[in-house]
Amino acid sequence: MSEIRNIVILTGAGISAESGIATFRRPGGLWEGHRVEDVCTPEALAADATLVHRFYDARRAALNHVAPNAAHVALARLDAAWTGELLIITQNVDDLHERAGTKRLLHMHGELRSALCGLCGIRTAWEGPLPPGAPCPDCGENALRPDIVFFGEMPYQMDRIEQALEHADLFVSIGTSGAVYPAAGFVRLAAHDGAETLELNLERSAGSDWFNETRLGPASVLVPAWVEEVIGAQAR
Ligand code: BV8
Repeated sequence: MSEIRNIVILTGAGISAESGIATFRRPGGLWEGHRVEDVCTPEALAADATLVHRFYDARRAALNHVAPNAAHVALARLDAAWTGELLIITQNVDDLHERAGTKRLLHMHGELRSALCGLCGIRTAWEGPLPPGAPCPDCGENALRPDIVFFGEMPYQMDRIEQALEHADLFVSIGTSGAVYPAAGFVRLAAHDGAETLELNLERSAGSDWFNETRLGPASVLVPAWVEEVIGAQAR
């Protein structure tokens, strides 16, 4: 652990589960009665914008009733204490990492508390319902949509992600099923470039075989313990 300088962490819905935000692929993992794959597409937005906007309005509203858990807090502590490079890439669109205090963070699938203009591409912080056709505060066009990366759309900041993975000495995946690409492939990119790889998850994931080590259990227990280990090794 002592030769670890550059860490990349990928988080998924499992890190927010103990904060009360449901994951996607647990049995009956529906959101407002929908599978994420069915409403999180450009086609669904074109076919029924009201349904898609309502789906994300409900999830944005739910943020007012949840708080970061011990896993988010531990990662924020690591972010403050780690003197090497660190990048936390989250697939989550909630703001629990930020609210725990994490700074070195990237939302690769977008954010609930942001609206994107489908025409000029400007992002706007957004609270409350986002009605279809809301006007963009920048270009004025009625083209605001949820700032979410739909299936078939390119995740955000992939160049920055690939650079971080290339330089990583340690890649840690927390609370993700390994069902969605390209995130599910990051472990292989990191390992290919020589990183050690660690998975912290409630159960084995689709990608577990690719990790040097998998620890099974709730994130609120595994993540603080692992952060303690890493900060302790840095101090030695
Ligand atoms: C793209 C939006 C290309 C926000 C989401 C290669 C092979 C196969 C398919 C593809 C491929 N490449 C691309 C695809 C298609 C597709 C894909 O991967 N499909 C899958 C379903 C087969 N990928 C894409 O379309 C991506 N785009 O590749 O573009 C491209 C190229 C050129 C030009 C243009 C485009 C875009 C993917 C992004 C889609 N948007 N969400 C939102 O609505 O939330 S994905 C959605 O799934 C969420 O973002 C979520 O984060 C993500 C992954 O889910 P998880 O976070 O892992 O959650 P899940 O419920 O699945 O698992 C939770 C885990 O936690 C479980 O393992 C559980 O055991 C664990 N857990 C539970 N409780 C706890 C816990 N762990 C610890 N503690 C606990 N307490």
